[in-house]
Amino acid sequence: MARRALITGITGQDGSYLAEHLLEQGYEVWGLVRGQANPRVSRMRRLLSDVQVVRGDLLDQGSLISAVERVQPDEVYNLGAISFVPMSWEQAELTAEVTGMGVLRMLEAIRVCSGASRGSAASGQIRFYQASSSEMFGQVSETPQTERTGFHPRSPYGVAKAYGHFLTQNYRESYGMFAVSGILFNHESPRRGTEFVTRKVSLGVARIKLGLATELRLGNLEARRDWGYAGDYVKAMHLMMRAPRPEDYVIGTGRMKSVRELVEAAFAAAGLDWERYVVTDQALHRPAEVDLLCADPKKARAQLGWEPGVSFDELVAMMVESDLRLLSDGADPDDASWP
Ligand code: NAP
Ligand code: F7E
Repeated sequence: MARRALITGITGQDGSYLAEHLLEQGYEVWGLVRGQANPRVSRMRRLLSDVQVVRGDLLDQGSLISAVERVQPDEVYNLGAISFVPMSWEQAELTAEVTGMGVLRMLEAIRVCSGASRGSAASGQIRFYQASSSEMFGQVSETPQTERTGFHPRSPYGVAKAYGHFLTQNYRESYGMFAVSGILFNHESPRRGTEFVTRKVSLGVARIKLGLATELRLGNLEARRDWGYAGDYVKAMHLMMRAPRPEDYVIGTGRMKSVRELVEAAFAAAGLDWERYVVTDQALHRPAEVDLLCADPKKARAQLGWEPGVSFDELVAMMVESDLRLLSDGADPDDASWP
């Protein structure tokens, strides 16, 4: 019988790639979707016609219990979150509720539906993946960051993710659940939300190249990140869920680039000189910045055999080409079908 997966956050970047990957692996895939007539659900269904949907919201405990009862999943991937860091200062309480407490509600739904009690093996029947984040490292205490590096989150988003991360470990220890956290570093793609810096830059370059804009406004160009390709990272999520033991893993490339280097590469990919177009804007700086993040993915390589396949330059070129195509076709990048 096909294994059955339930994915929260299926309308997001990672949800789409994970669903594709699991369908390729022969899974029956269900997506938890929220809201009435959510246009992102229609977009997701255009791309992923084989996915079945169940209604639910990470803010609503009863809806999660009903979703787990209905789907009877073998694996639950909790990708749903408020994921844009600046929004987490504007709506800190909502971020805590969705990105933090949402993890508790999903774990409780699994616990209740599998009839687990403390120390009972029954809760091991449904496997749980939590989308943890390198933002938990925040102001880093060492570089590169490993599974053992301490946390010093710098935003309400990072704090909420740290809560979800510790809770996942706690349910593993308290109830014997197969519950894992992937500590994923920044991963991007042509399906990335348009507010994140890589996509903002690739879209900005495409607009300038096609004569639709004359400048690109950005915040801190000196921040450094370890950027990889989302299509590679969802494979790591699945490998963690199929591992013999539930453990947490750092997933990244081990290479850091600055926002300035990202901008240079993206403009160069379109044959443009970035210095003629990029304007920095103090209003886009954050109340507390994460200056640098760089993964040490040795454990994932050794235990899961996971390696990133797409390089930084290939990723940037892929995103710029995709946005040039999208805008040339006259599509609205926030509304368009995923490439
Ligand atoms: P994304 O594109 O922003 O997608 C977020 C998803 O969360 C959307 O499907 C959204 O659904 C859903 N969601 C928001 N509020 C919800 C609620 N109340 N109940 C249920 N679902 C809700 O994020 P992503 O880049 O794919 O990232 C996936 C996960 O990995 C997130 O948890 C993120 O924090 C984490 N993460 C991402 C990265 C990265 O670099 N991409 C790195 C580390 C960790 P709607 O369509 O209904 O809004
Ligand atoms: O910012 C700087 C900004 O918003 C990256 C999420 O997926 O990855 C993501 O979080 C850097 C920051 O991603 C602009 O200050 C400069 O230093 O693309 P971002 P993020 O905050 O790193 C982690 C791992 C997650 O878990 C999150 O969910 O770029 N930057 N100028 C800018 N950033 C944005 N967005 N816009 C600018 O204009």
